[in-house]
Amino acid sequence: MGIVNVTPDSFSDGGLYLDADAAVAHGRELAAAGADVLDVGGESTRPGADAVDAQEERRRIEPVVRALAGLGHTVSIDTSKAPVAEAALDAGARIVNDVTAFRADPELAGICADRGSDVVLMHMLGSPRTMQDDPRYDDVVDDVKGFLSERIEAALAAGVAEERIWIDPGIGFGKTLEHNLALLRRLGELRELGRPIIVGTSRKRFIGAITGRDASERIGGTVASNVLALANGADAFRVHDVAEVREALDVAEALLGRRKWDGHGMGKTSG
Ligand code: HH2
Repeated sequence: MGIVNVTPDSFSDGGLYLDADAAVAHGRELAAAGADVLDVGGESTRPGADAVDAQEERRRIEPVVRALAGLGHTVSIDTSKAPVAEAALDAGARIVNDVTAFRADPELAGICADRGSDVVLMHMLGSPRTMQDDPRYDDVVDDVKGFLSERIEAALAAGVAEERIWIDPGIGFGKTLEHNLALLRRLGELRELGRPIIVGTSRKRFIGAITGRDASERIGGTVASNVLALANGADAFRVHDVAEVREALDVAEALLGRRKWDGHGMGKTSG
């Protein structure tokens, strides 16, 4: 899953693709580099980020989703807002990636159910504004697992089909370095929830905490964390540097003796 941030303030590429044409060109490059899905977002969720209103978020993402979907790419919309998701689904998106797992907007789950879209349910402690203020867990893996189990039930109750649900531990969303490492190390425990797992480690702060590198210089750490996530049971990988990670994952899959990932039908049969 390649990241297309149509934002002025994303933590590693804010402002680079705020213009729709630049965002579309970037999405096409990511697809050519091996992304099966393009995840388009119009609001940064970095720690401390300001919220964006639905109208502005929609204005940013709609032309980009329409153009990329029109070119035949599988598009995911990274939003927590029902009106934004609806506009994106109308423009051809097939997956709704909600970092709040349907907690921010109670209408979003019903829309995904009605449209038959795939959904990504992610764990976050608190909100982007506050999430890195001393996050605490009893046992981070057990707590995240319990949360995701409860959100799967909420999605099912809203009418989302079980086979449409993906889960994500939310690396960096209300987590210390140790919390992130524990989740990646024990990722396999989330498989007990019976749904495919997406991870987003790309260029994140925990990598900088280990390597001392700035966000633009975290490719080595991004590759390492995604390869280990694959070995520990991840099914999909949300990244900025698609070419490098795809190459590493292809080699890692061959070494692990696994079938090459084919998208597992993500976003393939709906709409
Ligand atoms: N991480 C970010 C945003 N959306 N969605 C899922 N499912 N999983 C993630 O780990 C995840 C996500 C943050 O990364 P990015 O989009 O690069 O930055 P920003 O939120 O600053 O735009």
